[in-house]
Amino acid sequence: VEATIPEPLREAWRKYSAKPFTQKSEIELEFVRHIETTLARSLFNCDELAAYSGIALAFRDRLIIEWNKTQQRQTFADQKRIYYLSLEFLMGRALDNAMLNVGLKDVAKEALGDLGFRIEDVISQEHDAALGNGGLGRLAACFLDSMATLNYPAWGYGLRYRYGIFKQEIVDGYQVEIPDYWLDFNPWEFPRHDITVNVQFYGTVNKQRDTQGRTTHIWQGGETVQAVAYDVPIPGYGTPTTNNLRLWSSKATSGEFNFQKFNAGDYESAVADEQRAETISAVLYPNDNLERGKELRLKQQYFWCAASLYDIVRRFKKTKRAWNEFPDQVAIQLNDTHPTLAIVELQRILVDIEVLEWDEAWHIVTHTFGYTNHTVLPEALEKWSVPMMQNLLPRHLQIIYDINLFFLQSVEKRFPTDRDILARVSIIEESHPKMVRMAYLAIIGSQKVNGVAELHSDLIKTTIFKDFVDICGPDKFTNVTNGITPRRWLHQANPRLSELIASKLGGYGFLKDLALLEELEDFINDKEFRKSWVEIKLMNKTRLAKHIKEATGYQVNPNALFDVQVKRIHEYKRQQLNIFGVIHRYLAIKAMDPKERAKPVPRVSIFGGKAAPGYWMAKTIIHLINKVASVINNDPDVGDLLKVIFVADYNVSKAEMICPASDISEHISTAGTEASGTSNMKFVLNGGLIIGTCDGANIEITREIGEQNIFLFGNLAEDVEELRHRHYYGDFKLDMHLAKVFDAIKGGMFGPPDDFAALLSSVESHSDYYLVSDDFLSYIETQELVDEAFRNQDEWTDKCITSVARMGFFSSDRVITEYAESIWNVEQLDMGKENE
Ligand code: GL2
Repeated sequence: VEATIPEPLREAWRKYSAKPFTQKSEIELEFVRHIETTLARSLFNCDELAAYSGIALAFRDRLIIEWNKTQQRQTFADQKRIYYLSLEFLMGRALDNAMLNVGLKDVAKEALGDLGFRIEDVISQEHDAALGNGGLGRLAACFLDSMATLNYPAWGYGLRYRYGIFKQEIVDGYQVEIPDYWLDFNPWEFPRHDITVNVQFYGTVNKQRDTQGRTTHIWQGGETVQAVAYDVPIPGYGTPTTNNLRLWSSKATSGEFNFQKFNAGDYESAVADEQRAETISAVLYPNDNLERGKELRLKQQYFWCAASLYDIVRRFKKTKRAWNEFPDQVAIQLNDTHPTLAIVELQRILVDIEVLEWDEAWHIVTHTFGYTNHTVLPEALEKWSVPMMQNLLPRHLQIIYDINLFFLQSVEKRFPTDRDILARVSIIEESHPKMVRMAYLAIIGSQKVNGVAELHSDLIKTTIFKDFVDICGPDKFTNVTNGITPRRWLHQANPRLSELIASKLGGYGFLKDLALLEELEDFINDKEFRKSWVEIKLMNKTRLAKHIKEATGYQVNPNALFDVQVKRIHEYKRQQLNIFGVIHRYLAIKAMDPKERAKPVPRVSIFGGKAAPGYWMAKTIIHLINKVASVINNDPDVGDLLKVIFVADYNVSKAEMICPASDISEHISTAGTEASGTSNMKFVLNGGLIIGTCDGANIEITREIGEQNIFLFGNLAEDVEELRHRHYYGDFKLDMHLAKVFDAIKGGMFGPPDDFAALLSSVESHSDYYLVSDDFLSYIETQELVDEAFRNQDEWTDKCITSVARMGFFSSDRVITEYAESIWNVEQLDMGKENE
């Protein structure tokens, strides 16, 4: 049967076609209908979870209507599309975001109120979609929001993990990991059982001659796994555009194979095949900034790249265009090296299946991809063992060798006298075993390579990719400084502040054009405005204090200075520097005459973040923080002067509560290690100040908001190498203040010193790679400046307002516009009258 309804019958169809609701009564109707029919419940058994389900299903329907139209509009417009390939999409909750983006949250609030529910309670029923580790995954989520908001025809492609990032519990001060099974009820995804791709692994490659005498490669045998598409609608803010995030789920191929086994009575083995296939998309690897070279991870990567490429190519082929037009229709962005196999896969499709000549195919490939680098940490740069790749993807390894051969030939021609350059830039590292350097492959296969903040983009050009700048020319390398979506990170996370700003700027236009915030500076002396500003901060802190009380039992004073460091636990991010600083402060308070203790500014040091399950040092840092907390928080000498809190299970929805509640947040990585950081932006946008190093986007934040509004400290990136070198060769003396802190720990003040011996020794006797000792004095002195500044609340408020006003640059809308213009060469879809 023809899939398209014939023209004469379409009128009837259109008459009944679903319309998006706008009225409270319509929302109520849909809400009750879903609860009574979809969920088979009633007003006699509707708890908050059921209410969440009902309202989520109602809004899902609303999104789907626009989503279908968007897809039609984009197909009709027939423009170049963006495909954002990311192994991580750290989306967080969807309902609040959907309601805000379609502009109906207030209406929904009333509707829910009419039917007996408080919207906040309903929203908090939703389980975070936590398909990511940290900044890299959250950046992908912000980009989806901006691409939809700006009406770009864009798709996200990722994996539908059954288990997202683990849930963290703190038991006796230690991190415990709990699996995150999040798919129990997820109204936001659409299984597309009709959209499947068979993906092959293992097997062998045979050469054959075709009828024209050309050699072709046939990849045969091995194992086939089926990819099934699950689609997630991504609504733009204040626009009908609703883009698609397609997540692939793995299952055994249905068909002959299993059927035969089953009939032969080999039921168990058929089930085992099923389970093995499902393992591929079962779990997100919980490492942030670390690669471990596991085969299953490589399988995930290929599975996802192959399915996505098949889908993209299928869509292109429908347009019946010639292959050389592929790069005019398709821009694929590689979010880190994780999807680098997509480069190889496209070359394989073009050469082996579509029988294009190698050079023609390679021209297409290298004009299609862009690669974003997110780190210079050596342990995070992906390398895959050649034998593993040979076994899993034999044809791809051949293609990689060919790409490398042609590349090295061209290098040799241009640099005939440089003897070492070929070994340095070869995609294959000549180690034992040999390794495929994925970043090099990504650079060679892409038309543009970008870093994520100015310093980072400079560093990759002068350190890890230096040779490639010489070979490919400087134009291939560019910077696009990260940003965040103001919809989630201001409007959703901090509705009161958003409303206050809107009341001054004459509406919510700033949410779509964040540079408009600069007009806030005009109100800096407006008394009423300042009063509301301060009140809002206090309300947000009170809300966090309430959560802290419920979660930890500790009572914190909302008037104290809230000092927050929330992010993945990592030695390079230096939570150890922070907790050592806290101990220093504690010792100082203890040493004071009781009369003097009225002087210091009361502080609450708040930590949060997960450690990778195998990262022992990070887990030790969590343990120390918790031990220090239990000592300080129970010390009657200290009272409100200092409290230490570890917020368990830091995630996107906790971030939405924490960012608006901070006075100062810590972004204190060793200079040159944090590629950008993005929570720094979230905190400032919510009216908090920063203490930080000259690293990542801190530098550009300083440039935008002004030096007087940020507390910078520590050594500079340019000095790090020299300092490390000096430590290494014995010239190392522990900072004297830090030595006192270490003495306290060694004296057992925070429990058995053995528990922390390795952590102290990483600083004292193992050359202090992260320069904790070098930066300690500067850190504690700068913290004193923070205290002083906080004492003058008026000046503090000046700084906060000025900073928010100058944060326009850090909108992910600006970021996406830069990518679109300088990397993707794509245009926004013309929405005609619809978007006015
Ligand atoms: C990261 C960087 O560490 C972080 O500084 C950056 O802000 C984000 C987004 O660009 O990318 N790189 C990385 O591997 N992870 C990050 O968060 N996990």
